[in-house]
Amino acid sequence: MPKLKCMECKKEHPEEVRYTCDCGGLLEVKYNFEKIDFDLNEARKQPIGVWRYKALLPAKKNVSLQEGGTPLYECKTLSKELNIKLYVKNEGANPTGSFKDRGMTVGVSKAIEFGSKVAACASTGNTSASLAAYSARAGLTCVVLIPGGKIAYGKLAQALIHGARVVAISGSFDDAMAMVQEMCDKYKIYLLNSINPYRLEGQKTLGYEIYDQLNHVPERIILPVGNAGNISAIWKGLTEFQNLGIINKLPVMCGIQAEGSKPLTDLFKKNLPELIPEKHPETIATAIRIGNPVSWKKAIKAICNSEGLAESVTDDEILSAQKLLSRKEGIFVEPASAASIAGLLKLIDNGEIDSGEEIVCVTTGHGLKDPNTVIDSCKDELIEIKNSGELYEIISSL
Ligand code: AN7
Repeated sequence: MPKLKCMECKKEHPEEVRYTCDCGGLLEVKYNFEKIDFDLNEARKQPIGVWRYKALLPAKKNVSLQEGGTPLYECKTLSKELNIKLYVKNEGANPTGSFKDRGMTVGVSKAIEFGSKVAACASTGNTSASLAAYSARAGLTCVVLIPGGKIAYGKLAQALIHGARVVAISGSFDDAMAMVQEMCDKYKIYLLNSINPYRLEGQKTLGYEIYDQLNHVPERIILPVGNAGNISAIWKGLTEFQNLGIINKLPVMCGIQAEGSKPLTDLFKKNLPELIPEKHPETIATAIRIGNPVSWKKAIKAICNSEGLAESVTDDEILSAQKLLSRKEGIFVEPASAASIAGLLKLIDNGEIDSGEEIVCVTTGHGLKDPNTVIDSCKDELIEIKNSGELYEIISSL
């Protein structure tokens, strides 16, 4: 049975409902790899997806919507234009349209194991959409706290249609996070934010899959950062594959934040000893509008151990990267996800990336999650006509 190990004091706890150590440190699920029988070639007889790697997961599959196994697209047009070798790992292709499903299939399976009846999270949108769906499938009651007026409509629609109790607070995601932690403690409700170490176990399969699909380790992985769980989870997955002797090198991990919401980038660039929370995070990429990332210590470890970096991009850069990926490669992602492409462009401009480098950008959520932002950024492109004469004028000018 895997244990929960504190990142700070190294104390080990048995499997139980627990999110932090008594010392306050973040927990990580630790396995005894000598006792685990995992052969990737054997595992490959199972369909690709989270549960292909079940020997390396801490739960039985109690609830699933067939998550993971998302496409790793080779981006030939952008690769040529940018003089690199670019792949996009498109997590928008998950059942509820984001990478959160990888964590929820494991986290909610664990909730069932623990006998929980109610699950909860705070969310900028995607976590709530995912938890609502998995709770519905598992027959759990679901409560989600969201920053009022600040989550994309597609995500709100998902949480509502799956029957979650959706509570909009007058405050930021960080306020909702503090509130939900207190509520879960008080009422013994199972918390499924990424502070939950079991949820990150599901998300680490994103790291496994990149190797599984590519058959080697890319030089660099670039992804958006909000609460900093995903970058930590991908890194954990890849270091586990290294410990198992499956891979012998690791990629450079690059986390991208939005300019108005970049505490981890500041921490990295200014070499601060502690994270200074951003009190008023702001960005059009509402998914990553997070000022006090819970998993910053895990994330900075991943960045430093991989000789990686954290960088920030402006909202304009995010929106133009979203258009670029949609128009050059046919991949429609939400603004937060486009931050990884905007980050890629910035790192190329800065001379950080060598020509020919092989890079995987993780796009974390589907473009349809946030239609309003797109309609707004493309509004001048909508053509309205009154008759076919006007139509033919347009067509003959093509
Ligand atoms: C599309 O849903 O935090 O750094 O509450 O939805 O692991 O937090 C969403 C985060 C990136 C950042 N891309 O991942 C939530 C939430 C998308 C996201 C992130 C989120 P983390």
